[in-house]
Amino acid sequence: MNAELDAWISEIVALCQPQNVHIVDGSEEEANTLIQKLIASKTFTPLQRPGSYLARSNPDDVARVEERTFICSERQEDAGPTNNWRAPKEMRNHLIELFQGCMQGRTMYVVPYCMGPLTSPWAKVAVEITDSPYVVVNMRLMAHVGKAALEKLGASSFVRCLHSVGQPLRAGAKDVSWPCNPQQTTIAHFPETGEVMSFGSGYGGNALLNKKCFALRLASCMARQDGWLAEHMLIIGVTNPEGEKKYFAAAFPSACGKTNLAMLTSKLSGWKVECVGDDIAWMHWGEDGRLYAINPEAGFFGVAPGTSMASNPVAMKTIERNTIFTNVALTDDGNVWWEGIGVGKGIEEPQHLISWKGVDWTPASSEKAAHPNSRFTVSISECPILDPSCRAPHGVPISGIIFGGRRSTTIPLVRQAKSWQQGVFFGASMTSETTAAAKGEVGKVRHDPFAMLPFCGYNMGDYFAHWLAQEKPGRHMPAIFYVNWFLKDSETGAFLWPGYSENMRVLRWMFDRIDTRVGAEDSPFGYLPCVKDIARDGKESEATLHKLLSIDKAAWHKEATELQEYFKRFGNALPDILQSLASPGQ
Ligand code: TSX
Ligand code: MN
Repeated sequence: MNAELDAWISEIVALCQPQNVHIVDGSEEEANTLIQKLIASKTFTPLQRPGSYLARSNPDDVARVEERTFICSERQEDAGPTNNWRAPKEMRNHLIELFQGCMQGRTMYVVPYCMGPLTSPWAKVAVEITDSPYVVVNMRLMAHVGKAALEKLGASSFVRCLHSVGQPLRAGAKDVSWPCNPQQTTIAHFPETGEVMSFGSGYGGNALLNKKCFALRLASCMARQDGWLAEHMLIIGVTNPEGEKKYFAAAFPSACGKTNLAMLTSKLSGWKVECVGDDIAWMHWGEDGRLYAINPEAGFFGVAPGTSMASNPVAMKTIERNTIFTNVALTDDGNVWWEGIGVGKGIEEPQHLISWKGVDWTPASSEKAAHPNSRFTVSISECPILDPSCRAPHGVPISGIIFGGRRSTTIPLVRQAKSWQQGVFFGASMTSETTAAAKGEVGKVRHDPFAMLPFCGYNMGDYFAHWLAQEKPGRHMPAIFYVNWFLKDSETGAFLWPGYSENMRVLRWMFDRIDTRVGAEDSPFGYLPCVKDIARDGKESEATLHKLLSIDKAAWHKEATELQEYFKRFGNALPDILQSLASPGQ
């Protein structure tokens, strides 16, 4: 096998003292055994959907915990002003104490996994050690796990991901269906040594260390070193009626409908969208000077509430079978339910459910039936509009990069950057309004540069510089756009843009802009569409389109002033050009 892996396994066995060790091979029999075990421990409830299960977490373990997430670089300035930092030695000592004996009475699973197509030169093998069988069955859907990953690894080094739910099972004690340790939850990244250590949570990005911890935080550090990009972006292929195809990568903060855009159903005849990925893109420059993207993930880990035949019929088809649901509600006939599931299908709200907390729920209940951060985990293979080049070893060539945010005022429906530098500025200036889906005040504007605020593994100012440095002679730079589907009428408060499948009209404009088949209005804020190029058979009035495509100079001035203030927090690490681009036309 791999001597480094053997040594690490021995080290972790001595530290965590598990009852058994199981090296995950990735076989079907193994998955079935794990599922039977999860049913026996009441972690899984089988559903009346083929190959699908419901898990309910501990109510104190329902989301990523940013305040307990740390970047442990040797120098604090390498973590930058947007990350929590601890000195690596100090954090390691703290974690070794926590991990001491933490797997007593449990099985320790060793999960070798590959991020990216097994045949890809850009794919990376890592290993997660975990005491959670729930994590193992989710990882099986989200990455290539087991034998194939080990074979690809060979004798090489690998990123070490150590995870424990942090609740040892004492002799004779009865286990709970969702062991965890919320009081002591800690997620630590060691970029210089290529390690993640996560203690106390079994949920999502806290526990599936391949996703946010490795494929974004650590990978962003590796990408900076080696001249590529690890980004929080969906990847789609767009085909026009002539059969020409272009790929786009797009970054949005949470609650902007990223998965919905990744699976868009076109309403424009002859136009088609296909899905490569909905969350993460690893992008490298090809020998032809173009930027190529792979999706390092093998599955979707999507938010369930709001997903419906109206908002995302492709997702609804994707999750018909072989899906793990976490923290959704259970219907009396053994099916799943969540807030918004029936929109567009006329499904009535049920009179009785079992809520995500496992208790009876009726329409009179004051709490939601599904948790707002409830999830589905499903293999990407189940997606009916999977792009044929989804697993292309060298990735797909990116023609356009889309940034976006949820803003009810100020930011127009779509703009194109006039240069790579202005495009990087678009990414750095990303903001979004908070929604009821996250805790805290609703409607507050938050900065989330490149949608990477919680996921950049190093100093965000250095990250901006890394993006600027991508522009080099001989490279064919993708066009960069900024979209806002969420403008509201200042008088009525109604959304001005229909969104969803109608966003295809905006994608068409971007597609045609890339080879300048359509014109634009030049402005200091970027290229803006002419009304006629977005309009469709009187769907919106000319006045509405005007509101969507114009810039209110006074509001923009306020926006720019606030942005200049925000940029100050990056200090010396902020590239000068970004500060000067924050004041256009001055
Ligand atoms: O996902 C969304 N998208 C992108 C779709 C590809 N949502 C949902 C956001 C929460 C996850 C949207 N919501 C979008 C959108 O484009 N737009 C809106 C706002 C909106 C909501 C309801 C309507 C219109 C716009 N309804 C009617 O016009 C009838
Ligand atoms: Mn994400």
